[in-house]
Amino acid sequence: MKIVLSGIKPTGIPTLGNYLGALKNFVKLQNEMKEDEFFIFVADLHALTVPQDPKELRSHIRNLCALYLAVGLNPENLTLFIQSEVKEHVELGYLMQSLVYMGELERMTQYKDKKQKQVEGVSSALFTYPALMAADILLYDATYVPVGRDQMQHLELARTLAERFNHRFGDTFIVPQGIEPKQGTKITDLQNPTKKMDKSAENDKGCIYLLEDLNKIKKKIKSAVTDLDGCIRFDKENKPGISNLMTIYAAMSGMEIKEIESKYQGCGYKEFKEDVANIVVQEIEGIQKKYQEWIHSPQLDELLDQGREKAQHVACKKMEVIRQKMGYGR
Ligand code: ATP
Ligand code: LTN
Repeated sequence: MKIVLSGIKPTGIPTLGNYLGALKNFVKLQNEMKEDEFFIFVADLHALTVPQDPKELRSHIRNLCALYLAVGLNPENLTLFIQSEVKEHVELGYLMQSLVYMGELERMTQYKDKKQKQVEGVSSALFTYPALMAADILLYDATYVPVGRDQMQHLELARTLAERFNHRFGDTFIVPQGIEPKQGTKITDLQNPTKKMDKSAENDKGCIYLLEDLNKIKKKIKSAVTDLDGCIRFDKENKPGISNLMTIYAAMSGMEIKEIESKYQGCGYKEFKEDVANIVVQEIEGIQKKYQEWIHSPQLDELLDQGREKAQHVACKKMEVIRQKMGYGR
């Protein structure tokens, strides 16, 4: 039995990018890897790396918990928890900061991007974020970590830190592997198709949120930026808009890009966009229905309580071993 672990930051309403890059893949893996154990959490401490409104943060945390279940994660084989409720993340996060080098953190592209957008000053937590992420993974001896492409660099660093620790203090951590979805590793903004679709983006016109009005979603897809070529062909470089819509269609339907190209040969963009809109809205509609059930269900808190107990138990045991190996404490 192996551990599969992942988390998402509650920095806004999850987008279609989060769904196709992460959530949908969690469900797929859970259906495929029946023998393995799934730890899925809300990375609320990670959200604090940039300023958050406290009230909004609370509600985003709960929304995300309900969404995890609404997309189809099976509560029977799931430890669902909130990161900040397991204090060991912070302790191991600090230890990981003592292992990671400044130069390694300075190379992280997410840090470099976010640093530029930050007007109120860049917090040191934004800089050390990958150390906390490594802790999240290593604490549970996770073997597989499903994430989108943008997180692969952080995952590589988690691998490096696991190896460094094992080398210095003796075998302690499993070196984790990232798992990307087959399609949808990077969904881009519908209005600016060379930029990643981000849930905390300032302009929401090019972003599809899983909990937004279905007609609005259709409209956004139909007004997605494309090109003048008029041909439905995958070419990220020269046709980023159409290629993004094709990726969305492929990730939603399970079809290969090549199959989509032949299916839509000779078709116009209008017809293709309509089909993309329908396939997206159909799936999101089902998610929204289940979301409404979960968000109002007392079972949500019961699952989160059970998840916290289970995660605390595993994390607590692991930390005892780590303290012993590093020699701090009594
Ligand atoms: P923020 O805007 O606050 O940085 P985000 O939308 O980038 O957030 P994260 O919480 O950082 O979302 O990511 C959660 C998961 O979703 C990660 O596994 C990440 O790789 C994946 N993901 C995020 N955006 C996309 C995207 N546009 N395409 C594919 N996967 C994505
Ligand atoms: N950094 C991740 C969220 C995250 C995560 C993790 C993902 C925090 N800790 C551990 C996988 C494993 C992101 O998606 N922004």
